[in-house]
Amino acid sequence: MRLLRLTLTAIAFILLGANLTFAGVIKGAVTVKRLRSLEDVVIFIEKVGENKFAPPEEPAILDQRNLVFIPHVMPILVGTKVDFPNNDNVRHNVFSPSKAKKFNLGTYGIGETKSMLFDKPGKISLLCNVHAEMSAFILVLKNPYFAVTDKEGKFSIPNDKAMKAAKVSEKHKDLPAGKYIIRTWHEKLKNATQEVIVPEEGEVQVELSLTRGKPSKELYPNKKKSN
Ligand SMILES: [Cu+2]
Repeated sequence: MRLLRLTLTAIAFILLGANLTFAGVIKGAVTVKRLRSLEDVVIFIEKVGENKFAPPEEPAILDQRNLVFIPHVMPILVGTKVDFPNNDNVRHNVFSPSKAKKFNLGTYGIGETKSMLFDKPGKISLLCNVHAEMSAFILVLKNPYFAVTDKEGKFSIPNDKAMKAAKVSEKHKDLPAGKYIIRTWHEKLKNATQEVIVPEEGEVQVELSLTRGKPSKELYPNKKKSN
């Protein structure tokens, strides 16, 4: 009995030790002049480690309901498959004219689901050629450390809600301490960039002042290499 207890204590110590990575949280808010809602700004980290993260096995879901794509903006990890179920009582035709992934799922009916694999980082505009008012965006990102702002413009990274929607594994919940570049994307705002130092424990506060304008085409602008 005593031996068993000792063994269990030893196992508990080993498990605790393995989990003892120092990790912090980025908490922040965006501010924009003359913009009605501050939601749907995607905040993402340019590089975490070597940006090597296994894509989820389960597909993420971008729903079609009441002639609306839900969610309107969805960041995912590169390599993720997305299901596009038609939960309406009319037919939809989902397509993307975007360079990062051009596709057309064709017109399909009630209760049907079509899927697409997103294997390259970039911004995907989703449209329906039956309903011109339908639009959504998928941001295919290089790591799972992303968030979508709420109505007050607030966000935190790592982000449970965004990770769950993207079906990203729970094991990516810790953001290791270090210096990072965070980037923003919104359909009506200019992209912004900011350096952030994540502490070994606790939060770092970030304020991002964004301006209206056309977002740049590249989510990850190319840095000129000297070699
Ligand atoms: Cu439609």
